[in-house]
Parts: sequence; C-alpha cells; structure tokens
Amino acid sequence: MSESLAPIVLIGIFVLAAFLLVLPRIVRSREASRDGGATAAPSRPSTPPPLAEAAPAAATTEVPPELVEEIESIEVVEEAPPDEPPRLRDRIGKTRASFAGLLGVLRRGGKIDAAAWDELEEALLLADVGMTTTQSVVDGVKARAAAAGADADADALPDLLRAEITERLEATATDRSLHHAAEGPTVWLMVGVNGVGKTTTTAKIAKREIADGNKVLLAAADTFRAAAADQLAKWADRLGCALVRGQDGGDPGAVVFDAMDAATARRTDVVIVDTAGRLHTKVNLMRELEKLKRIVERTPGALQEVLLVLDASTGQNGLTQAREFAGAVDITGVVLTKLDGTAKGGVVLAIEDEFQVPVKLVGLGEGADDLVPFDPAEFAAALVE
Ligand SMILES: Nc1nc2c(ncn2[C@@H]2O[C@H](COP(=O)(O)OP(=O)(O)OP(=O)(O)O)[C@@H](O)[C@H]2O)c(=O)[nH]1
Ligand SMILES: [Mg+2]
Repeated sequence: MSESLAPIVLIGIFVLAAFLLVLPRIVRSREASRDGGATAAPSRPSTPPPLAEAAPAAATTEVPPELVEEIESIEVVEEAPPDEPPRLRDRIGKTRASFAGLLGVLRRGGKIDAAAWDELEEALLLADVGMTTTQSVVDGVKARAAAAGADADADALPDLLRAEITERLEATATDRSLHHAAEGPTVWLMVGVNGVGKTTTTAKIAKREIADGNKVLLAAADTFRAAAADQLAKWADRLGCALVRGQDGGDPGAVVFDAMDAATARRTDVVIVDTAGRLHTKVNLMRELEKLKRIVERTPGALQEVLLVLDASTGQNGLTQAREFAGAVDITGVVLTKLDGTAKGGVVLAIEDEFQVPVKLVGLGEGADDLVPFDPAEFAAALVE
C-alpha cells in the first residue's frame, strides 16, 4: 500500500466502526416509534398495564368485509367545536312548534279560506307576537295573497308569511351590528330589569370582541346587588380581559368614571358597562342610567350602544319593560335572551313593531358562545320551514 493511501484507508475503517456502533441504536429507536414508544420507555418494575392498553397492538386477523361495511355505515354525530356559535334554527324549537300546527293544516292543500286565516292568526298569537302586530302581519300576508291571485293556494302561505316577516323586520333596520367609535374607546351600556341576562350577555359580547382582536374592559356598574361584581369578575378572569369595579353599595357613576379613565390610559377598544337591574325604586333606576350615560358622554363619540336586554320568555311583559327603559334612555338596540327555552319568540316582531329599535343579538343558552346576531331572514325561515 502506498503511503498516500494509508490515511484514506484509516478514515474508512474509522467510519465503518462508528456505523456498526450506532446501528443497533437506530434499529431500537425505529421499533420504539412503531410501538408508540413502549420499547423506549424506561423499564419499570412490573406494574401491569391498564386493561385497555393490554390488548395486542397489531391485529393479525383480517376484519370481515361485512363488519367494515357496518362500521362505515354508522353515522358519526360530530360535536361542534366549543367555539362554534349555535344555530338559531336548532335552538328555537319551542317557538317553531307554535307554527308547526299551522303548517300542518296548510299542507292539507286547497285554497286559502277563512279557516286558514284563523289558523295563521292563532299561530302568531301562540308565539306571543301580540294582538296588534298579529293583526298587522295577517293583513300583510292577505295583501300578498291578493297580489299573488285572489284564490292563492294554501300551500303558498308559508312563503308569503316568511316574506312578510322578513320584510317587516328588515324595514326596522338593515344594519344590526354593534357600532364602534371612529376613534378612542367604544362604550356599550347594558340595561334591563333584574335576571334578564345582562351580565351573561356582557360576557358573551366581550368574548366575541376579544375573538375579533379587540381589547376589552368590563365595568361592573351593578354595585347594588351583592356579588354582582364578583359574577362579572369571574367572567373577566375566564375571558382574560380587564375589569373595573367599585365598592359594594358604592356609586356606579364612579365605576364608569374610572372605567373611562382606564380605557383611555390602556388604549382599550371596547368598554362594556354592566348595570344594575333593580334599585329601591324604578325612578332611581332610570335616573341612575341617565347619570351613567352622561358620564360616558363626557368622552365625545364613545357611547355607541345602549342595549336593552330582554328575556324572551317573559313574552309580552318584555314590551312593558321596554317602554319604561325607552322613556328614560335612548335605546339603540335590543338583545333578546333565552330564546332557546321559550315558545314566545314571536315577541321579536312586537318589539320592533312598537319601538322601531332593532333586535341586534339573541341569546340561545347560558354558555359564552350562545349568542348570535339576529338575522330576520334566518328567523323567518326557521319559523315557517
Ligand atoms: N337559557 C338561557 N339562559 C340564559 C341566557 N342568558 C342568560 N341566561 C341565564 O339567566 C340567568 C340570569 O342571568 P344574569 O346574566 O345573571 O342576569 P342579569 O340581568 O345580569 O341579572 P341581575 O344582575 O340580577 O340584574 C343566569 O342563570 C344565566 O345563565 C340565554 O340566552 N339562555
Ligand atoms: Mg347582572
């Protein structure tokens, strides 16, 4: 061997030796990854594995084709991911049921006769649309039927009703979004009587805004009810947003004042103010709301929404509450909660008819994701399809 080849041969022997040393390790690690790490696990004193894991890892027998077919035919009901908003149609079953009887009658066929009009009226009243609005809706549908031909078929009624409901609601407002200030903090004031869902809705709205990339601050201006601020604090903690609170029984005006200061200092996008639903007298409650509103208005352009929260399950009683609040503060929109557990969802029509204020959001459950924008066409379709 020439002297010049010697180093090359030496390097070759060295590389071969290194490879032979490493090879067993590579084989072991491959086996380990195939067995889900079992072989790589440090050997412990023999604790028996749990029963579920004790089954042999590799099946050696073939699965009979008929079993494969059977398994494939099983319908897998996929659970919606937790962040997926619920569908209005799926949650307003009870209100839909008010119309189900009507549609059964209509589907018998024939022409629209007096009995069909009575059925329609009854269905609307059953859904708590209220006498005045019901009359007006029936008249609207009659006009549509006349336009379609005096002897319109009964089975055309659902479509006529759907169009009537959609157009009535769309006439109140086309934009049902919550408005943001052009610059500086946006403030939304939540008002309504006790127990309707103000605090829960505050949290639900906060969650949506955070998901949209906004910096949110919650103001616990319900200092009247013991533990009200704690309830909101829990939500703030869970959602990971800022909270301004005061002393129990203290001045809610001071809370809002501090919240406005904090919002400016921290460059907060949205401040949601949760207010008390009950005070010693209604006069006090209304005066306090006016006061809170004035404090927010010290920051020009900040107050973008005064949202009246109404519990759908109180049906027509919600209208009485709306009258009281609308008399004290200018309501910019309604959040109708608990639409999931009531047959009285038709009250949406009455609210918009009387107050000409849009229902902007609806609550469909107690969870933070159970809030959806109110869409007239979707609502009308869900009622009569
Ligand atoms: N099913 C259902 N329950 C709801 C909905 N919104 C709120 N709730 C429940 O209604 C109850 C009252 O809700 P709160 O948010 O505490 O009501 P509030 O208006 O803040 O009450 P006060 O602070 O006493 O004035 C709670 O048990 C909520 O979980 C909804 O859309 N659907
Ligand atoms: Mg509350």
